[in-house]
Amino acid sequence: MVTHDPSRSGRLRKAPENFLSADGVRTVFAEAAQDRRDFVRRAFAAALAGAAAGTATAQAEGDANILTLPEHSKGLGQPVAAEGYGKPSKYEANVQRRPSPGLTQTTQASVSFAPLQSLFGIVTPSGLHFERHHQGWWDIDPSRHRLMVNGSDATLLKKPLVFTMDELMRLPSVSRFHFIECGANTGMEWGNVAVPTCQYTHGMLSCSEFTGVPLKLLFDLCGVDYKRARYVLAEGADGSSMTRTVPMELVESGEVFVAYGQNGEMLRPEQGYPLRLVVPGVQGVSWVKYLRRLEVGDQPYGTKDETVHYIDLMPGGLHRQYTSTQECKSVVTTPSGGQVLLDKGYYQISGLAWSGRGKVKRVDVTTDGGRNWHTARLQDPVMSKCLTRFTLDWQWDGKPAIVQSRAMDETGYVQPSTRQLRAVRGTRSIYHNNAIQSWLVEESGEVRNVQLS
Ligand SMILES: Nc1nc2c(c(=O)[nH]1)N[C@H]1C(S)=C(S)[C@@H](COP(=O)(O)O)O[C@H]1N2
Ligand SMILES: [Mo]
Repeated sequence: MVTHDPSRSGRLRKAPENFLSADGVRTVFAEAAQDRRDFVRRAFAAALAGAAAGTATAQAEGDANILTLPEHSKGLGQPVAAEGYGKPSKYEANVQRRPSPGLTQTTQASVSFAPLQSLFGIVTPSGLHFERHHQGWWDIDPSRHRLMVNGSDATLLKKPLVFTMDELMRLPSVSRFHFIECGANTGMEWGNVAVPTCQYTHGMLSCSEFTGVPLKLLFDLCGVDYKRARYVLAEGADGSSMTRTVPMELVESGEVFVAYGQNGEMLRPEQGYPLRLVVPGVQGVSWVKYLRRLEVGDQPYGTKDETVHYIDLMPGGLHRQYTSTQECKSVVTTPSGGQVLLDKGYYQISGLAWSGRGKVKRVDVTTDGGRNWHTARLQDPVMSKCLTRFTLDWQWDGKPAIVQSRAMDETGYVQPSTRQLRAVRGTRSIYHNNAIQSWLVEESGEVRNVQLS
């Protein structure tokens, strides 16, 4: 029933000797959950209020008497902001993206993780979008930024063009919701490192509404010879010389676009302002930020970021290059590692599911480590190559429980267990771990990351 066929993406190559020193995912996470307790205490106090209205106030320690009017019901509130950009409540100060101390040797070539455990629905607020920079981020002047489109040889495209941002923003645009996931997301779990929270296990994942111009349109303007130009090289304007090959089929499908917008405003500098490539369903590294050049060619480019990094070491010493599709995956975000359940009784289990191959079709959830599975509700909207929110009602009996989710996409592919994934991919991988995640709820209510053997 559960399938994972590695031949569905990428190709195989002999591994280089130095594989294990690749891309710094070797240090153990030092940090424990910083916001344990708070979030769940609040979330579940609210749930209790709904379930048992009369007793909820008594249970919330330090609560004001409901009959005494608080200050904010009697006086004048704050004036409108004459100008300025709105910020979250000061009571939400815990909800932050976080780097992992010791994970990388510099803070420029590093990662900060999105706080998935604190988010609702499917959209990641732009200020909480995970960051992955290979050489630090920049705030590039859009009036000076250019996008060049050329061919690896002059016959592959009739007219090389250089676009200003103003020119790009005059063209017909699309706005679409998509997830972006770093290929290294959940990488620590290959080594059974059991990082404490879902922020660290799955937080190299975010979802936004992106706005921009279909790449096909730009290529049409340049007169690309689609018969021969089957590959695209995308290049960023930061010091990392980030370059990735994108197959032309993805461009022809109309899905790939150059984006300047994110959640209704311009991209954030950390996300590649003023222009990034959006390659739905494909791992984050191909979503080149600070996009300055696109070259069409008749063969894959074999750049450093696709021959040495973001490759998969397979059992038997072969390595797989150009794994591009992010396979179907899910994670329960509540309850998840670092959270604490207040008491036995009702909880809404909630989580995220996604697939690089289209829509999520179904998510099953277990609270007994896989003996019984229950089909979760999928919350609207369910969109292609986008996060999908799922929920399930649960009565916790106060006994230890192992909570897992297993997603299936519209192709019929089912998210594998860790054991199934290792059987196909071996044990020495770093990237592209889409295995089922397990959270152990202890009798104390504390939730921990565990791996079932
Ligand atoms: N120019 C440039 N593009 C880049 C990168 C980078 O370092 N430089 N990092 C890549 C990687 S590995 C990922 S996972 C995503 C991260 O995007 P984000 O920082 O917006 O989350 O951007 C990709 N595009
Ligand atoms: Mo990445």
